[in-house]
Amino acid sequence: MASEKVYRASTTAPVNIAVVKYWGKRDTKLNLPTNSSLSVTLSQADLRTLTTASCSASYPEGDSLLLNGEPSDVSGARPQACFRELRARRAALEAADPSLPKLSTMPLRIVSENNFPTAAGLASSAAGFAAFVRAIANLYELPASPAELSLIARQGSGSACRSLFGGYVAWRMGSAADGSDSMADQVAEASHWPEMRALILVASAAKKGVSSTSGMQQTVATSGLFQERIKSVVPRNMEIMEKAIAERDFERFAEVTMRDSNSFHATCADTYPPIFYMNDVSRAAIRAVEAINAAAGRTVAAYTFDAGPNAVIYYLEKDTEAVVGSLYSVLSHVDGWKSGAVEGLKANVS
Ligand code: 2P0
Repeated sequence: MASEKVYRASTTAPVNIAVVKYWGKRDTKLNLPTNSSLSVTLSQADLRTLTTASCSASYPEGDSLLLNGEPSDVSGARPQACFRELRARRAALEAADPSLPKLSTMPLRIVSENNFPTAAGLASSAAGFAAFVRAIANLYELPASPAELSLIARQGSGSACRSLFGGYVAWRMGSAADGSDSMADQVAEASHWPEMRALILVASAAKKGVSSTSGMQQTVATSGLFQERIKSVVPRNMEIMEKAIAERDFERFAEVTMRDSNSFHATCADTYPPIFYMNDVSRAAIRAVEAINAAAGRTVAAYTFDAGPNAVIYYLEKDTEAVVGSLYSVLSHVDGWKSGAVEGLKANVS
């Protein structure tokens, strides 16, 4: 029976790790940031979300999401915003061409899985919402560009807008009140700088204490240092970072990456009450990177930390031995590492 037909589409989306961090919203409803940010997209062979979206008139009423095998709530404002935006675009296609099946009126079923352990505490919302949006866009056969999809994914989770592109990606904060110019663009393809590598050091599998969404709200409301960060620190870091990437200047790339991570965590410490995302293992990783760079006599490694204790270390392929080998031997003396709580995960950029 035609009404029982199931329409289906699948996609994958990668994880991205920011080198100039997003932290702060100027509009919580539309998920508009207080500053632009820039990230590196990691290889999907290493880290990715695989999502299948399907719809059918025969499905029970209501949209649903199965995340890593567990039913997940989609009644929140963010998934609802994504459903609404995507349905509206599909409905416009159906209105223009009445021969199209009325997918926009059918319940959606989304099934999503990560190929990396969720317990690893890695930010998965970026890959998650990017895959979520693109899977439905594919199902609806929307003629949407990655930039347009990034506008929608941004409403699911800010950092997700950067996972619609590969390589080196900027999220331009924009200035429009309706968010129509707050979207991602590709600064450079992965092939522009194919030697770039990332090593993820999982310092704790524990779930973070303060979510990004509430942490950034507290920072915006209480930190004086944050005002300085968004006014002058980030605009300068964006400019130097884009130039460093264009010129494949690793030393500059590394310095801005480390400085921006430090600046972000300083605003967290300046939040009242303060927010601490890094732990002793994180700080040991910073010291280890400093020692490796000092021993090499040049900057061969850069650390960065998100809203949790895990370190991501960027380095160039030719320095793998100096960076990865030394990091493991330094960190083997750290308690968290010895107890097996620290794990390394290598990734290419793609
Ligand atoms: C980033 N983070 O640029 C920064 C660095 C964490 C620290 O984007 O509220 O999960 O969903 O828009 O995207 C984490 O924030 O926050 C994040 P929402 P999101 O990657």
